[in-house]
Amino acid sequence: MKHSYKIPDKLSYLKRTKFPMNFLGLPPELSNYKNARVVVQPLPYEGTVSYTSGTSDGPFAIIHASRFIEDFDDEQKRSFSQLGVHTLPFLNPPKKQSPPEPYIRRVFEQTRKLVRDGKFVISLGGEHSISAGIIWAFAEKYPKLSVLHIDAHGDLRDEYEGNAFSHACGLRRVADRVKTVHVGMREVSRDQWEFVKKKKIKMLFAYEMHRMPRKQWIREVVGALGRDVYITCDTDGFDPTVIPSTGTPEPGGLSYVDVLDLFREIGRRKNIVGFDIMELAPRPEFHFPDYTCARLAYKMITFKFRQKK
Ligand SMILES: [Mn+2]
Repeated sequence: MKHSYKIPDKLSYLKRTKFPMNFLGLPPELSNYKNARVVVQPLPYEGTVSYTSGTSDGPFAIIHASRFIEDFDDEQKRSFSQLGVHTLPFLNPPKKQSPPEPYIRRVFEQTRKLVRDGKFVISLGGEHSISAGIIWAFAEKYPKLSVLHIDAHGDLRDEYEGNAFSHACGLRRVADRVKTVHVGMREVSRDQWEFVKKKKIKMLFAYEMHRMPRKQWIREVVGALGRDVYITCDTDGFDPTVIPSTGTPEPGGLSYVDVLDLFREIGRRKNIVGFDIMELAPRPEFHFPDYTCARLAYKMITFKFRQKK
C-alpha cells in the first residue's frame, strides 16, 4: 500500500517514510476510529500569535515524528498501540488569520463527540487559545474537572489586543467554570496576578519549583487537583533548551523529566481525561522538539493506561 502525503514546504527538512501518516504510523487494524481507545486530534490553528509564527505546522511535525517512536514502553515494558490510536483529519481553519472564536467552537463540537464516544483525547496544536474549546467539552461531562496548565505564561488575561479569545486569554475562558492549577510560570502580568490572588488559584512559578525538591512540588500540584484532570501543555512551559521552537520562548523553564515525573504521578493518583500539547512551531534547525512532543504524547498514553499493580 502506498501512503502519500505532502510535507509542507516549511518542513522540507522532514524525510518521507513508509509509515502511514497517523500518530505512531499504525496500520488500519490499530488505527480505526471504532476500536480506538485513544483519538489524536490535529488542530493546526494559528491566528492570534504575538511574537513568532509557525504553530500551524505543529500537528504535522508531531505526527510525523511520532512514527519514529518505538512502541514498547521503557518503564512498563509493554506496547500500547494495541489499545488502538485513531488520528482524525486535520481540522483546518478556513484561512490563515481567521478569528479564533468560530474555530474554538468547532473544536468544542468535535471534542464533545469524542468525549461522548468515551475516547481518550490527545489534541495537537496549533496555538493555545484553542484549548478552551477542548476544555469546555470535558467540563460538560466532568462537572468537577480540574485543569493542569503547564506554561511559561498565565494565559489568564481577560482580553488581549481587544480579543477575548486570544492565546493570552485561553485559560481565563475556562477559569470561570473549572478549577485551574498553573505550573512552570515565568511571565504573569499584574492584572493576571491580581485575578489569581482574588480567585485563590494555585500557581507555581518556575523559580520556586527550581528551589524545591521535585517530589515536593509534585506533591503540591497533585494535592491541588481534583479527581478528574485535564492536562493542557504549552511547549513554552519547558525550558527553551528542551523546546526552542515555540512562539514565545521564556528562559528558566521546566525540564523534560520534571514534566514526565509530574504526569506519571498524576496518572497514578488521578483520572486523566485528556491531554493537549500546543504552540510547537517547528523549525528546520531543530527536529528534536518535534520528537519530544510526540514522545510526551506517547508517554501520556502509557500513564493513562498503565497496568495497575
Ligand atoms: Mn505560553
